[in-house]
Amino acid sequence: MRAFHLVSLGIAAFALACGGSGSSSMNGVTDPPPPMNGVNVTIADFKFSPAVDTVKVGTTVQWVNHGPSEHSTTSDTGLWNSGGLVPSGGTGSYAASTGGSTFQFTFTQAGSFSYHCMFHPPSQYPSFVGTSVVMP
Ligand SMILES: [Cu+2]
Repeated sequence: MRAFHLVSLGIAAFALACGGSGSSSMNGVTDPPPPMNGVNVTIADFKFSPAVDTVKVGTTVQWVNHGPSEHSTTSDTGLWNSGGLVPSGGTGSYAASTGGSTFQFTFTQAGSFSYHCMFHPPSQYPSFVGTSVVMP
């Protein structure tokens, strides 16, 4: 009589430790944290989120392009222009492309500051606009 030797497969349980506290994720990509005294606005195809952010004078807004297309955050009045923000591409570590994918602007005056994407202008993408409302 042959004794069957059952080879048991060791099931390795990989505990994925997610250390990102308070960061949101879209397209499987994790946002870089907002800057000190700042907030994040996400850019996607084709929308800013939140479309309206309300901050206080002195706040730094950081726009993060999740793509998949290249976008910009461009002030309607020319106050700031990020130029092209390259998306993460959805692979690898987001941090690897953070330098090209984010833009920061610190608001030093109260007011309502609207912006758009220079590559996808409101004339063609009427809902692809955003506003930073800066409170004194
Ligand atoms: Cu765009």
